[in-house]
Amino acid sequence: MYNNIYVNEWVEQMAAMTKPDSIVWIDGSEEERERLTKQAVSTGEMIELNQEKLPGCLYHRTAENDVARVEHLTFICTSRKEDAGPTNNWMEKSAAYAKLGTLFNGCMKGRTMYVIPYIMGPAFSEFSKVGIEITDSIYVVLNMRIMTRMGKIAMDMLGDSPDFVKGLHSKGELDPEKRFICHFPEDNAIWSIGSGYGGNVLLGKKCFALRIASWLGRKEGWMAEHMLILGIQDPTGNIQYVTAAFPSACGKTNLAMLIPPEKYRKMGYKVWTVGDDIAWLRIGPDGRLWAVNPESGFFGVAPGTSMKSNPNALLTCQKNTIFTNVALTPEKTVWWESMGVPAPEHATDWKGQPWTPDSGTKAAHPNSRFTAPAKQCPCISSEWENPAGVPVTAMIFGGRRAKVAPLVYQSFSWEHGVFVGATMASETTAAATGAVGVVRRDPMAMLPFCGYNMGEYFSHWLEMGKKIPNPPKIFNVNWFRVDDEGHFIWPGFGDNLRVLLWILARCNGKVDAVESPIGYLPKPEDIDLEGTDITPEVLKGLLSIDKEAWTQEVEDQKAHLARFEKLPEEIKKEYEALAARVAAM
Ligand code: GTP
Ligand code: SPV
Ligand code: MN
Repeated sequence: MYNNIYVNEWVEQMAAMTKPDSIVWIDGSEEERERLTKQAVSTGEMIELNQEKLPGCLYHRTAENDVARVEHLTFICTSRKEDAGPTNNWMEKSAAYAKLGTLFNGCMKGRTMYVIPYIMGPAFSEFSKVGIEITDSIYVVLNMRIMTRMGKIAMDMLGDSPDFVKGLHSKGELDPEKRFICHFPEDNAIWSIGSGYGGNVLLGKKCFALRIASWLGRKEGWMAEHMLILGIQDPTGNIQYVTAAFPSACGKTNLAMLIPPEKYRKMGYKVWTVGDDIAWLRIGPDGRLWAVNPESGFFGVAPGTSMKSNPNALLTCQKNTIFTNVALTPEKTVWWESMGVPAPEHATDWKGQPWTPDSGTKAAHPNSRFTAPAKQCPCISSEWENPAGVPVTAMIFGGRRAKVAPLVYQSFSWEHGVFVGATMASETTAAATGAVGVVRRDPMAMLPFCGYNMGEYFSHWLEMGKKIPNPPKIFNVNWFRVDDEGHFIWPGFGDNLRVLLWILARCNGKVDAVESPIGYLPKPEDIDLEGTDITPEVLKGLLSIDKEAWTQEVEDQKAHLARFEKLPEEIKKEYEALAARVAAM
């Protein structure tokens, strides 16, 4: 037990409700990691991987019905429905406590309760906040150890303050019928029951660092965004930082760890990772927007990660990593689809079944993940734990669009940029349960993660724009346009640097652009193609905007915007202006 009376009192209350056999206070020590690992391995909850090839690595399978975030079971629980807004599932606060209270009642009988103090953000930074997660899962403890700064350090930062996010998690019965992820932003609290999967149970991540934090950010004048943060170093050694919001499984981890094409490496360009999923942003003393990565690890999508697509991610997860729902080989190593190495002749798939390349099924679940310490990343930025953050030059929105959205364009202004973010769309992925490949509007990639009324969230963006003396410029990208055969046209990955350099050139006033109805487009000659297979003709196609497609797009946006309450006037104005420009095309 620590000696913060608010923490102790709350833990006592939660223990009285959940009735664990015992309570373990997590301190974050190495001895503790070894002890919990041994225990989890002895019960089969975790499997120790080949310690010669993958030192410190563990393997875990979730229940088959518990492999992704469950947006239909995720609720914002406030006193008034309008504070959650029309795009969030809402439960009245006391009704939610009552409903979940029944499920939590006695749910830890026969189990151990772990109390995990943790920090989101670098220790003692002004950006950072403390949370306590109570859980009955060792898997959660071991993941939180990687994803957050946890244990004694968090209690040192909290001191005798009552200001911490109260997170309660239980696996419950792992029954989808009794699974709920509830957020109580008015009370700084999160209750999650019935799941053992990442985003539903690592409460520091989406639940706190986005849903609760977005609420706090609005109240306190800062922003919590679903954004990667990266630094681009030019040959003179100057580093500029960029953030980018793409929906889940749309390329944040990959862009954050980008390796420049050979030509640029030789010239001296480097890319540094600050964060791969979440950014907390505050206005700095110099009038710019500054960003911190609240996490200390990566919970990355495994399939598709290879030495070709993302070597830095693969190198990061060679040790001290937890693999979830990938395939297990007979020599106790891991494998997944598009790993860039031949499939094992025999393996155990993510369901625990024998698998061969002829099985006709996926060996790894499409949303299988690695949890790896950020500090192991070969391209981790020297600034990634800077308590002051890094200054942001450009902000990028993007998604998966087979057609319509060009490779890149720049917004005309902050207000227009907010509109571009508010109308963002992307084809759905396996990161959440539900159909895959359906176009969904996902404003700022925050639709599943905004802890309050999305109309007010747009207002908050507009307000911030007014308050930042020197705001970042806002861009939109789309790496995912396909040709008539359904193949991606743009090579993507490392070659995305070519687009980032145009973006920086715009921010630095180094390059002109073409004014189009949707924003500023690059002149084709300003995107360097040397070293790619892309011809100038193909690039022209990637940058083209089709009147018919955009007329349809504008119609869709109208229906999308009609969903919101409290839609700011500025957004309506931007919409009318775009509709008029497209009509005049
Ligand atoms: P979350 O962790 O769910 O938030 O996902 P993320 O946004 O970090 O996505 P990630 O980088 O893990 O990429 C997901 C998938 O997109 C992987 O299968 C990648 O191979 C693929 N991908 C990433 N970047 C590109 C790109 O530039 N082009 C193409 N074609 N695919 C990409
Ligand atoms: C996402 O789905 O955006 C993720 C993984 O980053 S999860 O932690 O499940 O939210
Ligand atoms: Mn994410």
